Parts: sequence; structure tokens; C-alpha cells
Amino acid sequence: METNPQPKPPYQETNEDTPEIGGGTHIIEYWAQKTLSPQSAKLWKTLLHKSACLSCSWGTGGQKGGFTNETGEKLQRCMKSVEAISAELQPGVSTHFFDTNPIARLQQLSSLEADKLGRLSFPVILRAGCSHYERISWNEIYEIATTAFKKDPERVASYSSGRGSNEAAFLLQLMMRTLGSNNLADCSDLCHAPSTTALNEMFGTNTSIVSLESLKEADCVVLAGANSPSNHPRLMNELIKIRDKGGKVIVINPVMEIGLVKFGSPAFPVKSLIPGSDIASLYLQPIPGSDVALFVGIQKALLEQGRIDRAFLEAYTQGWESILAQAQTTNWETITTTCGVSRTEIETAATIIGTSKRVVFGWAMGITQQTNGVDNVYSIANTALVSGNAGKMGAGVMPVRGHSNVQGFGSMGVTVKLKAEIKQALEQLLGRPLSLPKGYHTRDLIEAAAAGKVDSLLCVGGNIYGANPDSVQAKHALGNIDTIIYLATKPNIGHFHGLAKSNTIIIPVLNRFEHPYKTTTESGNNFVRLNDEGETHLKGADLVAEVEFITKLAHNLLGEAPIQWRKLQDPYYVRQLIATTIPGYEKIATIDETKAEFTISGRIVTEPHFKTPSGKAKMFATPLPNLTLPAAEEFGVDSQSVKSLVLALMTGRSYSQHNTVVYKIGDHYRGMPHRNCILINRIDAEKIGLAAHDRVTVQGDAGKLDRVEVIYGAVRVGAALMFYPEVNAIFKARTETQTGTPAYKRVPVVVYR
Ligand SMILES: Nc1nc2c(c(=O)[nH]1)N[C@H]1C(S)=C(S)[C@@H](COP(=O)(O)OP(=O)(O)OC[C@H]3O[C@@H](n4cnc5c(=O)[nH]c(N)nc54)[C@H](O)[C@@H]3O)O[C@H]1N2
Ligand SMILES: Nc1nc2c(c(=O)[nH]1)N[C@H]1C(S)=C(S)[C@@H](COP(=O)(O)OP(=O)(O)OC[C@H]3O[C@@H](n4cnc5c(=O)[nH]c(N)nc54)[C@H](O)[C@@H]3O)O[C@H]1N2
Ligand code: SF4
Ligand SMILES: [Mo]
Repeated sequence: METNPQPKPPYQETNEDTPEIGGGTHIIEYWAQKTLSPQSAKLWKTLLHKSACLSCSWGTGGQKGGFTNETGEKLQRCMKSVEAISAELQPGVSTHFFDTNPIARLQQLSSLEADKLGRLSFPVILRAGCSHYERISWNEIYEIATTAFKKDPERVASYSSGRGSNEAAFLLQLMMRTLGSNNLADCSDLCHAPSTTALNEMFGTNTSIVSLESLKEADCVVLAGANSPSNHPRLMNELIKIRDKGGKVIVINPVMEIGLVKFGSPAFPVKSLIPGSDIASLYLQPIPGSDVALFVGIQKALLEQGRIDRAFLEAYTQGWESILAQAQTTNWETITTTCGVSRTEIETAATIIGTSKRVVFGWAMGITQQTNGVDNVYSIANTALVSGNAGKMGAGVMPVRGHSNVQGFGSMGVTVKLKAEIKQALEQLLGRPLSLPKGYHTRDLIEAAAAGKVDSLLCVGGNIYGANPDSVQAKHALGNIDTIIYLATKPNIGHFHGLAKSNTIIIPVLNRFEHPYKTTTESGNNFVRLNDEGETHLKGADLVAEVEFITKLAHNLLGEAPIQWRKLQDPYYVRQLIATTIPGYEKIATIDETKAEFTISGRIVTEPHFKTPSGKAKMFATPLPNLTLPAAEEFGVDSQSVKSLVLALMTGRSYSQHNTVVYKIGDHYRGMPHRNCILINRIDAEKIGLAAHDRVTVQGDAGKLDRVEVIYGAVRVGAALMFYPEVNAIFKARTETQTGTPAYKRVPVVVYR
């Protein structure tokens, strides 16, 4: 077994093109270039607008100004936010564009090219048998949409992406549920659904139990499966401050991400920006998909070191006996061969955790996008509990969430797993019982559509085509749906490949800083932001607000009783409904007057009393995963005649994209010059005689990509990394057993020349 002893990891391979630190002056150059460009006046206006950042769930912005975080600190706006805003400030797509470009040509566009077309500015339709999208009137849109959603409620569905507002999300689920449909697929199904499920079982809450304020009191953070320097840049400021005060950061990631080793933050221009601040005190590089083994190992080492907090377990938790028994009986050999991390390293991690006073455990997609994602989260939370790190300030479990308002969508009930309390409140509102069918989450929706069971689909944002595995299947499945309506700000490849059988409609919408009224959003730290009114730069464009579209459609479908949909066109009234139906959201009722942004009540846990029926945290044992990879022959490659390598491929984001939207083709920090690259370890490459920059074929179980450039990187032996959405073309969905989340972070592939 190739293990990875600190302090000199063998996997710290870099190439000549990678910088020495993450962040750094590169960020400032980008800021300068954007903020001094012709677009700069609009950009600054938007940055200063009182609304939550469009990009990630860290939740910067809001009423105290665009640069403020949830504890009121300034200088918290990162470059990713500028990237997102700049894209939204592009000019509109011209009226002639769709007339002159047939769908066949649009299908040639890359994700970057599709986004660069500009803002969608008028509604268009692609009718069955036609070669071009054409402009469509609002009357016809509502006619088609009303007919489409009058169908059997089990055959209609929605998909959403957490970009919109709480108000739009609430209305979407209210409309669908009033119709009798529970088919509320959401991007969180592809993302943090395993966190939601696991946290709910263990703690009786779906979200982080740590606030930003509480994180600041930690003296140790364990960050697993998260590339935060790129995806949640302002979390880095907190890690820098924790290191500065003598605290520790343990990073768990098969890839040595440079920004998690050293990060130069503009928030500390003198001491951090240029030299860079140390982030990881300990960097562990497990085999992809093996985190359960690593965390069971940490539990075992805590046990052996006498650092289990038994008093805490006995008083505040249930099921701890089986966790300790598992740690005791699982032998070291099994643990280290499963996760590929040495016993010494695991023991070092345990010592750091066991000797710290307050530890926060954070994680993202490396943990959830696995077939055992729920177990992964259990194993992290078990480790927190056995070390007494929950139910006090400065400690706890913190899923680092995705889209800027994805958590708000879940809170509003956009999920197939509706909370009993919300269901009851909705029943009261409707004055009748709701008998809800099981409902399709995103993967079930794709499967149901492929089987011809879906007639109509409303997509509130996102790119359901590009985000799903097996692009051929996704295209075929969407092609079986009669009517698809996309509400979107900008064109994406899904609008050109995810085409319905009869009518595909793209409706251009206002974004967060353009609405004619106030809206709200919820951050990953459970903080509700109020977004002020704004206006769009797209003069003369024909845009609609999501709230307006949904309420008009709902009115056509459902009339004015018992819900007065037309009144709900003013989101003020939606907030009144949210206040009475969504637990913890009471304060939203008065937010228009008070302007007081707030932490949702009942979410942050600083006392060892949990929201489970017994008040105790419930622990679940976590079987170690069996992580074999198929032989090359199983991909149809003859390993006798072709030199090949089977690897566990992690698929994710480059440093310059937001999900399926690519902003720049290269990844500066990983030294990957374009999208068609594979990051692998030199040791693996040399096994089959490959040199850096050679071109290879990467093949999965659904297809292959050719002429992929080999990039040597600090990724552990046996693993590799590539970018989505492009790589979604080559593999079928293997999914998390409880939530259907695709295992995007452990895709078996074969690599050959
Ligand atoms: N700029 C920017 N910000 C974003 C996004 C974006 O695309 N761009 N997307 C938003 C969304 S929706 C989300 S969900 C988040 C995503 O945020 P992240 O989860 O940080 O994003 P990923 O690129 O999926 O990277 C996950 C990390 O997991 C590691 N990893 C892979 N497999 C394993 C494993 O088996 N174990 C462990 N421990 N680690 C593993 C990878 O090496 C990588 O560093 O970011 C949000 N913020
Ligand atoms: N292989 C692989 N696949 C993955 C992942 C992975 O790590 N690897 N990650 C998964 C994850 S975590 C996620 S969250 C999904 C992301 O999946 P989605 O959320 O479905 O996709 P996005 O790329 O975020 O959607 C981008 C589009 O949203 C629209 N949009 C932007 N702002 C707004 C707005 O304000 N309103 C409306 N209505 N539309 C707007 C724009 O048209 C833009 O093109 O991808 C998943 N797919
Ligand atoms: S950390 Fe996230 S929320 Fe904060 S400014 Fe950056 S992208 Fe926006
Ligand atoms: Mo996500």
C-alpha cells in the first residue's frame, strides 16, 4: 500500500505552470482588470448593491453592504463574486441571434461560448420539427405552460438550482403541491442531499449546526473534500485567522490543492496576500471514496490515545457504544489499506483533534458525491461527537453548501422529502389534507423521463442536462418530455441539448440584484439576507421575475382560492406565508420594516441538546467501503496489447467555472491549461510510459474523451481529476444509496494512449 507520510508527501508533485500559493496577487490583477474596465461603473454599482452575492453559499453581501459578511466584517467580497456579476452584466443576446443560428450550430457551442452569448433578453421557443428557436409572445407561453401543467400531477415535474429567491422557491413548491405533484427535483439532489439526510437523522436538523460567529471560536478545523480556496474563498479568511491564533487546520483531500496549503488573501493585504498564509497544519490524501475508513481510523486512534469524551457520549448521545465497538474491532491494516493513509498520519490527526478545545468539521462534495455519501457524513459527525465537539460554541458539523441560495430552496420545501411540520402548515393553508406521492428527485426524474413517465418540466434556473452524468442518457430522457420550460438568466448548453419532444421554451428572468421588489435568500450558515430592489441594465429587454411567472402560471392553473396567487405577486405577502409555514423563519414577517437580517431560529446548536425526539444526538455505525476498481477488460480494453491504467476519477470544478458555466478555459492553480486535461500523478503516468502533456483517451462506462492532455499534479496515486460538465459525457450514474446523489467523485475510468 502506498501511504502518504507527512511532512513530505510524495504526492506533492507540481508542474512548472503552477503558482506557489493559492489566491495571491492573481486575484488583485483580476479585480483591477474588471474594476477598471468599461464595465466597471456597472460592476461597482452591483458590488455595492445591498444584496447577497450571487455566487456561493458563504453569504457575503446584504443590508450592511456588498462587502460585509454575517458578523459585519468588511472586505469579504471575493473575486468569484466579480466573476459571477460580470457574466450577468453582459449585453443582451441580440434579437437576430436565434433567427440566424440553427439549433445544430448552437449545439456546437462549448459551455464557455454559450455563456458568452450574453444575457437572455426575450422569450424563445423551439417547436417540434423546427430548426431555430424563435421569439414567442407571453400569451402563447402561458397557454402552452397552462396546458402542460394541467396534466396528471404525477407526470409533471420541476427542477431548480439554488440561484433564485426564497420567495420564488416557496411559490414553486406551493404551486406543485397544490397541483398534487411532489416531483420537486433540485440541484441539491446532486450535491448536499447526503448531508441533509445524515444531519437530519443524527441531529434532527438539515443544515449546519455552526454559525460563522461560532466558527470563529474554533481552535481546529477539519476540512474534508472541499476546495474552498476556489469555491468558498471567504472561508479561507476564517482558516487564516484560526492558524494565526495558534489553531490547527486538518485538510483531507486526495488532491493537494495549492490554496489549501498556502493562501494569499486580499483581506489581509500585508501579512497574507503576497507571502501567503499557511492553511493546512496536516494534509491527508486518502483514496477517493475512502473517507469513512479514515474517520473510523481517527476514532480508533482517539480511543487508543484515551481521548474519547465518554461523559459527553453518555449524557448527550445515543448509539455511541456501536461506534466505539466498530472503532475498536476494525483493525489498522483494514483501515490503512482502505484509505491509503498511514497509521502515523491518522494518529497525528487524532492527536490534533483530541488536544484541541473546540473543533469544527466542514465538508463538501468530496464527501457527499460518493455511493456512501450518507455514511461519509455519519463518520465525520461521529468523530465530532466522540471527541465532544458538538453542542458548544466553536465546535460542530458544518456542510459547506453550494449555490448561493440552495439551502433556502430546501428550507422552503423544494425537496421530495418534505418535513412533516411544513406539510402540516401547507395543509392548514390549503384547508385540505395533502396526499403526496413519493416524488422524483433529480436522478429519479431523469430515469422516469427516460421511461416516458414525464410530460412537462419547469426548470427554475440550472442546467439539468449538463449537471447530470451520462449526457447521452440525459439528452434522451429530456427528449421524451413533451414540454420543457427553462427560466434562465443566461444561455447554457442545456438549452441547446436538453430539448423537449414538442416545445422547449426559454424564458429570460431578472437576477437577484435586478428585481423590482425585495427578496430574501439563506446562506449555508443559516443566515437570512434581505436583497434590495434593483434594475436591469438590459434596456428594452423583455424579462420576467421568477415570482411573477410562477404566480401567473399558478393562477391560470388553480384560480384564486384558497391561495390568492395574484396577491402573491408582491413577495411581501409570500414572506407572510413563509413566516407561518417554515420553521425558524418567523422573523421574515417583519423584515421589510426592520431590515433586520437574521439567523434562522433552532438551527445553530451551542448547547448539547439536539432537535431529535430524545434530545440526544443519534449515532450510526459506518461500514467501511469496498473500493475495488474494474479491470481494463471490463471497459473492453485489452490490457495485454494496450498499455492502460484504471483510475478512480474525481470530477469537479476548475478554478474558473461556476458549475456548468465555464468562465475561463484554464485552471491556473492546478496548471491545467484547458478543459480537456487529466490531472494524474507522475508515478501512475510512468507506469504506462506517459510523459507530461502526452495525449490519452479517457474512457468510462458510457463513453470516452480523446486527446486528453496529461498533466502531472499533486493527486494521490491511483486517482485523477477532470472537469465537469464535459466529463459527464463518459460515465453512467452510480448513485448514493439513500439520496440518489451521483458518485461524481469516484468514477472508474481506463486511460490509454
Ligand atoms: N467559484 C465557484 N464557487 C462555487 C461553485 C463553482 O462551481 N465555482 N459551485 C458551488 C456549488 S453548487 C458547490 S456544491 C460547491 C462545491 O464546492 P467543492 O465541494 O469544494 O467543489 P468540487 O470541485 O466538487 O471539489 C471538491 C473537492 O473534493 C476533493 N475530493 C474528491 N474526491 C474526494 C474524496 O473521496 N475524499 C475527499 N476527502 N475529498 C475528495 C477534490 O479533490 C476537490 O478538492 O461550491 C459552490 N461554489
Ligand atoms: N461531474 C460532475 N457533475 C456535477 C458536479 C460535479 O462535481 N461533478 N456537481 C453537481 C452539483 S454540486 C451541482 S449543484 C450541479 C449544478 O447544477 P445546476 O444548478 O443545474 O447548474 P448550474 O450550472 O449552476 O446552472 C447554471 C445556469 O443557471 C442559470 N441561472 C443563473 N442565475 C440564475 C437566476 O438568478 N435565475 C434563474 N432562473 N436562472 C439562473 C443560468 O442560465 C446558468 O446557465 O451540478 C452537479 N453536477
Ligand atoms: S465567498 Fe462566496 S458569498 Fe462570499 S463573496 Fe465569495 S463567492 Fe460571494
Ligand atoms: Mo452544488
